[in-house]
Amino acid sequence: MRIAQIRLKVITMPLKSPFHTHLGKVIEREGIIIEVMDTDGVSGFGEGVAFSTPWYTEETVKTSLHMLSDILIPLLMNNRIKHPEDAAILFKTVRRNNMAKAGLEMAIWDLYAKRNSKSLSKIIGGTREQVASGVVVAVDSLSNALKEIENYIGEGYQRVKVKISPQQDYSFLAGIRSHFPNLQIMADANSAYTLKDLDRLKSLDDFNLLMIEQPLASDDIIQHSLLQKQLNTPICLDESIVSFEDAKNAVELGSCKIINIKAGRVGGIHEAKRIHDYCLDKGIEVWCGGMIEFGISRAHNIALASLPGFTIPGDISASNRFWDEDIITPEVSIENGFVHVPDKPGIGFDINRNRLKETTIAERLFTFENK
Ligand code: OSB
Ligand code: MG
Repeated sequence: MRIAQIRLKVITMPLKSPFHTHLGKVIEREGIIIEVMDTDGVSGFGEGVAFSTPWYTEETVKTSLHMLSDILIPLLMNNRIKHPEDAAILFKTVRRNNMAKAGLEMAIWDLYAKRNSKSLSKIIGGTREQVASGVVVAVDSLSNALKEIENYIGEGYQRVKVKISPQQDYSFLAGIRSHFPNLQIMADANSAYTLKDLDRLKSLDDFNLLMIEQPLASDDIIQHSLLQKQLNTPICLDESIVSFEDAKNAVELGSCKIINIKAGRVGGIHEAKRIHDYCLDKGIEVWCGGMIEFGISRAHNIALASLPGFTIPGDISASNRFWDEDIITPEVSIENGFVHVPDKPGIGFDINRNRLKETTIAERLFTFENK
């Protein structure tokens, strides 16, 4: 692969409504759009999914810009790659900074798939023509949750995830469960609990939840293994799994029965696929998580979720879940509870150039020498 230039665009867009968790609320989303163009003028796109502040992981938009500009893009300038996996392996010489790595690696996957005239899904071994769609409700009251869930069920979503914390759990979930007795519900705690809350967490077994996501500390694997032994509800790990090794340790220790795979969190598609393949082999179910992302990352998620091990509906929602207008065309939409996996080359969506332009607040261009 001969890269001619890489363009980074920082974009910003208000959410249609605030996204509440016990860690704070997201009102406006900043992100980095990464375009990698080769010497034939073919472009691949990726998205840096770090937030403006380090509330979910340690990365931010600014740390990602630094890593991309001063470390990762120079690595690509100095090392010829033949395949996206070469980029993933090259980036392993840099510690962590997974969202920065993933955004760039995924742009290279899109470019590689386009050059081979194959969909990204097919290139990585996807087997599904459509992926089951779930949606997240992140609000701070039961009445708002009930209204939103009602609407999302009307739009066809197959399962709903709600955000919980000790301030909003038992009676909140009881209210939801009594209104929707048959709904597939899961609860995401984003590390709101400690083992001192054991009785509280056990009480949530009352609600027949599909799973409880990341109840304990964001970097813990040991305490979750103690907790899982005490709960009937399966634990799903999100924040704690930032590499293949983490996934293996968590499975071996019995820290979870399910893993939420996000390419951004684990450093890209290569690492996400390794975790997927391992879980498929071990009979651990996985699903594709979301990052309140724009259409490019959404499109990558669709391709990832088309792999055979993604058996649980992911946080794969339509573009209109968060945005008035997305940066891709067509926008991602839900039909009968599923999102269609495109068969066009690469991520299979075009860039909405006007929307991208009007949301861009900063831009950097890197030109490769190709001597
Ligand atoms: O914990 O899964 C999470 C959003 C941003 C950061 C972390 C998480 C989330 C979500 C929403 O739960 C996922 C989505 O639909 O984009
Ligand atoms: Mg989560």
